[in-house]
Amino acid sequence: MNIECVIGLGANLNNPQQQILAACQQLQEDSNILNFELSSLYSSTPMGPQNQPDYVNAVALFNTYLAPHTLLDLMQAIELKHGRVRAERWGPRTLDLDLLFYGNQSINDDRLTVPHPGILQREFVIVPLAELRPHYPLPNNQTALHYAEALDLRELKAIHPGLPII
Ligand code: ROI
Repeated sequence: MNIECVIGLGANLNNPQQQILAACQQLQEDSNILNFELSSLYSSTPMGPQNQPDYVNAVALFNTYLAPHTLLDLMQAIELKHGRVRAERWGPRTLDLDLLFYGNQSINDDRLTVPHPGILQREFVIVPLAELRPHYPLPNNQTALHYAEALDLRELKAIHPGLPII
């Protein structure tokens, strides 16, 4: 079964914009990833500890036949290629890839919680998702656009256009 997935991308070290675009390139090169779309890239102030650089965030949408944990393996392999070290919790990172939605499935185990439990608290996820899929249903049953319109977006700035479907 071909499943529509949503992932969040974030980076705030070592040319974060480049980290995110390179990760998208690597995802698209994988033959298991189909119909890849990327939102605009946004600059966002850090959630959590403030003594770190601003983040670049984006959301990507694609279809895949990969099972969720196999997709997670692929995402973690790409993170590692970008020098990601899982050091400080909520600390700076060269690349963070989060599986936000895997179709409409709920997954809860020691490796994965899907839908990602922090979606509604992260305007840097909601706004790029609303850009790609205004009517995407969030875990609170509101659409991404409706929920985005109620958020304080002062700290979020689009800095780079997204990529169309190839
Ligand atoms: N803050 C922002 N703005 N963007 C992120 O991607 C991000 N990722 C994190 C924490 C440290 C929670 N803060 C973030 O992991």
